[in-house]
Amino acid sequence: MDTKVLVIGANGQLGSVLTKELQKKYTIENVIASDLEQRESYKGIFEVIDATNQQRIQEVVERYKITQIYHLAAILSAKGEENPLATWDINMKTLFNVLEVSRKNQIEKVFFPSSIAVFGEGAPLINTPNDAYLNPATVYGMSKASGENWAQYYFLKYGLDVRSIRYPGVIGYQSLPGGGTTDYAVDIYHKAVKEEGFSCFLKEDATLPMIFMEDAIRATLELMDAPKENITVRTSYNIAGVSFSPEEITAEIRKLYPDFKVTYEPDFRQEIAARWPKSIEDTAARKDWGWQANYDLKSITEIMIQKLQQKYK
Ligand code: AKB
Repeated sequence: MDTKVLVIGANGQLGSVLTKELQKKYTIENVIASDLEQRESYKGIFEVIDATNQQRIQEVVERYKITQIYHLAAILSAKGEENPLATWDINMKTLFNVLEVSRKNQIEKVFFPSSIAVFGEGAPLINTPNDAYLNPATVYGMSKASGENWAQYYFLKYGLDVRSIRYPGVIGYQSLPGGGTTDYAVDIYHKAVKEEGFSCFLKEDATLPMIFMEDAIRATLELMDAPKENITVRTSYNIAGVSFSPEEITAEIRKLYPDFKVTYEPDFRQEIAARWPKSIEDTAARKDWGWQANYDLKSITEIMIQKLQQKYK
């Protein structure tokens, strides 16, 4: 049977780039993108889906004979704090809908993104291990930690092949993040290239784990391609990319824009960042499916600046 992929949340920072890669891998006819509304520029098959509506997901799965679902829709850490109960409802309801439709329709593989936001004060901040204690302090982190357990539950109880990665902050030139605590690390490049000053909502030494978009996408596809018997972690895999602070990224950008001005005005997002790991230990992902990051802060900065210069020229 042909692989037919449904991407839920295809307009988002990761979803928009992942959808294109999936089209390359499985051809344009075999990838169905979905989100709350259709992007005008989108090329390919698109279905409007509000993932809080299980019946609507069911219709699309039946119509296209879907075999894999990537469920990327969620409200992120910073935005989620504006309305905690609604964030919980949306993040959990959409996940339950995807898991239930997948179970009922014998979907072959499901991808559920988790996040470094699952960690809190109970976990070591440096080289946080995969099996560290999870006591997240944001509603987004709570929904991801619970979601990981639900993913594992569906695997153990129903044999549903759900796979998951705990993404660090994703940095890419292709799309903009929205509502996260790590968003500054994308915005800062846009400001530098537009030769504007940047006001950072984190402190200068707030080190966080990050990953370049190319690495994040490759990790996702490698995990989904790995033989089922190799997947020993059914909650979610830690993956490390690169770790840096606002002052370190600023120093790297200043090698190309020496006059780039950055001021620090930490807000509530600093409290979120302070409870997240500074670096991630990812032995399980390396061992089980060969994970290895390719990009460091220097190469990320060079590519981000080059690509954004083309964009704003
Ligand atoms: C966020 O900052 O909320 C996200 C994440 C790390 O999951 N980028």
